[in-house]
Amino acid sequence: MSGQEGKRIQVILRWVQILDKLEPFFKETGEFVFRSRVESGGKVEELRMPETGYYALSDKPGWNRLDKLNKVLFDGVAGDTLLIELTGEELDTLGGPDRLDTYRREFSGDPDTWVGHYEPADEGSADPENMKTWRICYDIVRAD
Ligand SMILES: [Ca+2]
Ligand SMILES: [Ca+2]
Repeated sequence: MSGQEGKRIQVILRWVQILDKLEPFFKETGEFVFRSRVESGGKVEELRMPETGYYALSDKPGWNRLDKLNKVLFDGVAGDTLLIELTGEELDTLGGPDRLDTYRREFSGDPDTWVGHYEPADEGSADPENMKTWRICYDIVRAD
């Protein structure tokens, strides 16, 4: 960057909510692993949540949310674009994992315009954070 300090940002995952546990009706919970990949300014950060093992989650109200996750998915100097990808899978002992919808959102332009609270219920019926099998909420904040 020539004569211009980059803007440092953080992407913080607040919570996830499972809408479909991807298990047969008689199983109360699924075994979920979430992965994030965030890219900006030539830097890529990838996380597995949890770091080891899995989260046992149901799709019943009250048992289907991971609240107060507050995971920093990315911390770095913003480039021209910011790409956020989140995936989730439900592990099975037989056969491969079942996958949740892939979340992908790209931002471009001035990083200050990316700053905000991204949640499932603020952009109408096609809200990107409101997917068929799960919902997510995160913040993009300035960190400098
Ligand atoms: Ca399973
Ligand atoms: Ca939204």
